[in-house]
Amino acid sequence: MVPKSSISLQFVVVGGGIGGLSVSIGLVLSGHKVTVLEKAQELSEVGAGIQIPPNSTRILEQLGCKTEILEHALVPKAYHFCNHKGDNLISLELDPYCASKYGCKSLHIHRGDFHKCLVQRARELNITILVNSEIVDIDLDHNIAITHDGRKYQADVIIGADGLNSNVRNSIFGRNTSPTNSGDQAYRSLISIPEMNKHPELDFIHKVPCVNFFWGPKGHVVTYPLKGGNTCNVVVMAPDNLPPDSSVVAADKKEVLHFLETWDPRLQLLLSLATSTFKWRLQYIEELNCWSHPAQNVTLLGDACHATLPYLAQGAAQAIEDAAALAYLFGKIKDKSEIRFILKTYERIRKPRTTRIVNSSKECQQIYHLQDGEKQKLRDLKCAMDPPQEGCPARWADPEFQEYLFGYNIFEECHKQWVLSKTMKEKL
Ligand SMILES: Cc1cc2nc3c(=O)[nH]c(=O)nc-3n(C[C@H](O)[C@H](O)[C@H](O)COP(=O)(O)OP(=O)(O)OC[C@H]3O[C@@H](n4cnc5c(N)ncnc54)[C@H](O)[C@@H]3O)c2cc1C
Ligand SMILES: *[C@@H]1O[C@H](CO)[C@@H](O)[C@H](O)[C@H]1NC(C)=O
Ligand SMILES: *[C@@H]1O[C@H](CO)[C@@H](O)[C@H](O)[C@H]1NC(C)=O
Ligand SMILES: *[C@@H]1O[C@H](CO)[C@@H](O)[C@H](O)[C@H]1NC(C)=O
Ligand SMILES: CC(=O)N[C@H]1CO[C@H](CO)[C@@H](O)[C@@H]1O
Repeated sequence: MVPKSSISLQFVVVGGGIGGLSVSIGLVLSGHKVTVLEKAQELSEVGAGIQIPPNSTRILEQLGCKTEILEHALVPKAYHFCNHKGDNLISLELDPYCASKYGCKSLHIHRGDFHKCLVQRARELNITILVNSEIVDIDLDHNIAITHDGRKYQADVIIGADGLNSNVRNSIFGRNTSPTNSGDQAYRSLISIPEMNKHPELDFIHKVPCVNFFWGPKGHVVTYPLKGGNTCNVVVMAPDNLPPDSSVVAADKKEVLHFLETWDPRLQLLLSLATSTFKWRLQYIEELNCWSHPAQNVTLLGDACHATLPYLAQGAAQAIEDAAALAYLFGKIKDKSEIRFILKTYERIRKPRTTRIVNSSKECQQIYHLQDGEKQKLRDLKCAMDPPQEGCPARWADPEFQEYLFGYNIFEECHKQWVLSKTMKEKL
């Protein structure tokens, strides 16, 4: 639960994406004032589908957004992992399993709908959201965020939720800090289910709402249907061939079909139904030394400090956990002098977990993209173990890792660490 603080601070949140809006909602619920500064001309989300793991659903409930999100979301039955020829390697039940084991459902939602739910909740809470406000610099000595057209916003705390190419991160480090190229790109398409219905051989993809993975040489494919039964989200990961100066471009369907030439012919058919496809360069952030410098009241959240490969579908979930942690900790503040102590505690709670997730997502690249051969045979044998064991290549099926991903209680963790930090501080 989000505690309510006895003093009210002014926050500036840079970026109105999923992370920025979540933290703004959380901070207002814990008793603070928030202004969101967003670069775009209007609030919206690009891209297609997003998976929400069970414990994020719980946080969204605490933020007061769960009902709206459930209206737009779909509950997947299972994960199915196949090789590129379409043979099943392992399956993992999600519904009702997640609800009974983790107390919450795993969900799929269109990113646009997800973002709209958060905007609606932010409006309900009277959070000020200013669009057309790109932050180009931070005056770290006076805690002032400066926009492209020279407007200045002073705050007790500034939170950089400005994504992969964060300007707030550059200000904190005093230099340009670029994300790392993973060598992969993602082709994202939304495919019409009425079109798919004309081809009964595609029923296995969407008749029962599931997440399907196809692991193949140098890439993998993920499919899942979205709410309403009209569209199927299809993502194809392949080696990066984007021009160096752009990170998203429209893609030629022929290119995707060529990449999938030797794969299950049903995937060729599926992708041939796409009406538009974009490709995105996949980048991530190597672990940063710190998320805020000890002399500054500025911190980072979400992709700005731990952008990950999407191979564990955890990026947004981690941003939401960061938001919950800040809301909890700032709900405990009694005096402004505690700001830096809280920012350090936040980083101490969150950084090890997000680093492990970025690392593990990177490892998935090696697991999913194997060429046929000895390593691939060993991988497939490990998948065939029943019940799944620690180290299972389908990472969600590894019992220990699943518990790590899904069984994390951010509020309990913050409570524990808060008590611990307090004790340590008193001893100093
Ligand atoms: C192919 C793909 C699939 C994915 N699938 C999943 C999934 O299934 N599940 C999951 O949990 N995650 C997934 N992710 C990851 C997820 O999309 C991100 O982790 C998440 O959107 C990060 O949210 P954020 O708010 O930190 O950053 P962003 O969403 O990038 O938001 C940043 C915001 O800040 C604004 N901004 C940027 N610079 C400035 C500035 N200087 N001043 C003001 N505003 C600024 C931007 O316009 C934007 O609105 C996927 C990612 C990819 C690429
Ligand atoms: C938001 O503002 C409106 C109009 O000023 C007010 O009626 C409402 O109570 C406010 N809501 C919250 C949650 O502060
Ligand atoms: C940052 O917070 C600390 C308290 O932790 C306070 O002493 C300091 O004045 C603040 N700095 C700025 C620039 O607001
Ligand atoms: C993440 O990977 C880096 C580089 O491989 C390694 O040094 C670090 O210990 C790893 N951290 C975690 C938490 O797994
Ligand atoms: C914050 C939250 O929802 N935590 C839950 C995550 O999963 C564990 C294990 O099932 C639950 O005990 C937590 O309540």
